[in-house]
Amino acid sequence: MVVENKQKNTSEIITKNILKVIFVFFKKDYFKIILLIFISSQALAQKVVHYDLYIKDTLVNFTGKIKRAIAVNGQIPMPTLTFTEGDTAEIYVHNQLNESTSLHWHGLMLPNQYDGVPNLTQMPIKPHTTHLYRFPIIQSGTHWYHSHSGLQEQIGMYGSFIMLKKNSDPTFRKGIDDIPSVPIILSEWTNLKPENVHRMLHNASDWFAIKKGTTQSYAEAIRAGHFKTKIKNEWKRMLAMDVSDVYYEKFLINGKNESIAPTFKSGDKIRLRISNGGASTYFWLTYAGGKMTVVANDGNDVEPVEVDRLIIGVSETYDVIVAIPAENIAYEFLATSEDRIKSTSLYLGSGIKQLTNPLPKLKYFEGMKMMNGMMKMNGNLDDMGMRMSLNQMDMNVVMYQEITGEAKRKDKKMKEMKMTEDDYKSNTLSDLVTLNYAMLKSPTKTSLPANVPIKEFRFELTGNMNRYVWSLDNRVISETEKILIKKGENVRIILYNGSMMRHPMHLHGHDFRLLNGEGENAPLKNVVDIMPMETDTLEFNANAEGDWFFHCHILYHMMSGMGRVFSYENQAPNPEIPNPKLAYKRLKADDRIFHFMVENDLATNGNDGMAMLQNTRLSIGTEWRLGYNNMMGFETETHVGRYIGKMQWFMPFVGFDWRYRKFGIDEQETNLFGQSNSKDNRNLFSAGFNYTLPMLVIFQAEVFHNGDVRLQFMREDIPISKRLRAGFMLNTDKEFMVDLRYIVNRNIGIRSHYDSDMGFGLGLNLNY
Ligand SMILES: [Cu+2]
Repeated sequence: MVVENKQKNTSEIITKNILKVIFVFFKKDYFKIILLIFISSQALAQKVVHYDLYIKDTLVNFTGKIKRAIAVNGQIPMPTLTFTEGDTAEIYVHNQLNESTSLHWHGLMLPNQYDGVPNLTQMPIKPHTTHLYRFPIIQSGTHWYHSHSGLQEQIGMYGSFIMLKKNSDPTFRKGIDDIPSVPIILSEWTNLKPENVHRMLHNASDWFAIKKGTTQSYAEAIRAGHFKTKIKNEWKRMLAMDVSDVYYEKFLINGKNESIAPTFKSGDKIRLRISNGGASTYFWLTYAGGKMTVVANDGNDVEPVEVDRLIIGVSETYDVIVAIPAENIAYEFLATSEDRIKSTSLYLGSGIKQLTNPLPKLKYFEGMKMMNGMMKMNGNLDDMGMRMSLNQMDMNVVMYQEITGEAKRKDKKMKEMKMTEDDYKSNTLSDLVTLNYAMLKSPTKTSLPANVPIKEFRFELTGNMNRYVWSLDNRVISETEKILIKKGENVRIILYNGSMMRHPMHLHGHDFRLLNGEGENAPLKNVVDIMPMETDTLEFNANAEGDWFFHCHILYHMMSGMGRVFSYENQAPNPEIPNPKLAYKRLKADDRIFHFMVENDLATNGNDGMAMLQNTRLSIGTEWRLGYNNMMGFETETHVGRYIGKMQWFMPFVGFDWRYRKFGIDEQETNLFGQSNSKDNRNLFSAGFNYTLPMLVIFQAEVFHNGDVRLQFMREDIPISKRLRAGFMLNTDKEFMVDLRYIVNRNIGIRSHYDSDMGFGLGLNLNY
């Protein structure tokens, strides 16, 4: 890709005004003046580092298909921006898109108005306008920047943001801060439009699982000897389990799936400055040339620690030092997606490629079994008395073949070696050092100011995989107001993850201390990854006025409303937000959007289908049927409902039924309750509710305004095999239906069904 990085460094002399003051003050002693001017020009000389960023639509081809993306200065990722602590950043953003945009400087401590969150810290940068971000660089370390508008981050708007230490910095570390470094930004690519990815996630489409080979159908369960596991899983109302939501065609290091940095030679030590710019992917990091030494996390120094591998959460950064042990070998640095479906490599050095071991596939049914054990019938996770925190106990270990052995041979091997499950684990685990947060220690003291008030917050990370609702304390951003904090106080946040997925929670504008047992040397971070059932505590001193976003950094979780805003009491108004009320209203609109889905069956016996609009709590759905054979006529049922409770199993609704149809025989029917039935000519309002029962069966009770009652049981999408789905419906109007559907691709299926009214039909199932 073309690089058009306009970078211009200018020196700014101390202002004449400062000089004048100094001059007047020290008039009497000219020698002192000269000395002082010299010293202050050294101390105050600010370098203004200027960048121009041109944001523009582009076409890319990562997979053989040409797709739309967004490039900045003609490149993906966005250019690496480099500064030295003490500089002033002056970044002109030229929005050449036909949509608004914004840039957030991730992990930076800066004046709130430059934080880059549209409708919170600034208004969106309108199409074909230029916006200036100008702020002092008051920290050092590996950070990154990305769009905070909509889903733009997914299609190219991410880049490295490096702030170097001054040589005179007392924390400057020889062998760490003065060795060659390589900025690395990890990302992913999907051929689908990110809006479509978001929509599909909300509609519980299992297309991504089909693409990944992780459907966990009944056939696959039986083959793996896990039929009972699968039944128990559905009994507890869970869908197939996965460690990540989205299928990606490619993973990328600095915009390439595979690349080489050939200049390094035997004996070299290299500092990799790694940022995870992926929208939803955690990456395992491994290296073919030996151990990796972790020296910084989220831009903050840590005491060096040697590991074999580490996982980098979405939006985290790690600095690791690797070595080139021998001549004429290119060593692979491998980043593997957490679901281990695909990976991306960078080779360091030149010569024969030395590969690192690929990570074996996950044992999903082992994971499912573990989840079954953790899940209570009411949808809450059972903490089983364990106090888990800091990623120390990775529950997913049960799925790692490299640690717990191959799926089928494990039991046999355990028997042969007369080992218990625990022996087996500790034996195999012992030789791999995996980083966790308890191993991070700040080289400097990070204690907060003493004798100031402490404000404590607790949040439960809540979620609902089936409807893809993600929240804090079961509330999304639009259902909450800003949380007020006071300047000067210490803020402590305790987070418990009661959901089934891990979440990288990110705080804007501040580094926080992660309480990890290191006392005064607790590490400073701005992202904390929290695994299911973990509790973690973080704290920071409220020292930077403004409105600061605190949110899950999985893009699709954030856009679903998983976050809060911390706002300083009695703060000065933000000049970038002329109308704060209107702006906040717009921010809230993000998680209120409705997701659309439609399905239609073109069958030999008729045409039936449904369309649905859903958001966090509301569902507007309509179904229709048009018969050709046994039943002539048309019927529609429309329901408007609201999901209640954390798990959203209960949905009361009001509805309207309209039918006109004619049967050849059997005209006077009654329902199971003996009520004369309006099956054939119905024009009725109704009220009722849906409730999701164990085995994901939906029970529906509906009362029509003429007093008729209908009870119904329904289950859709029973995963028979990888691409085969079954379903049934049964109600007290003596109607029933069974169906089988084969999924051909994302939008097309072949469906056969038997319907008590319409008879047997075979046809094409189209869905969007
Ligand atoms: Cu999340």
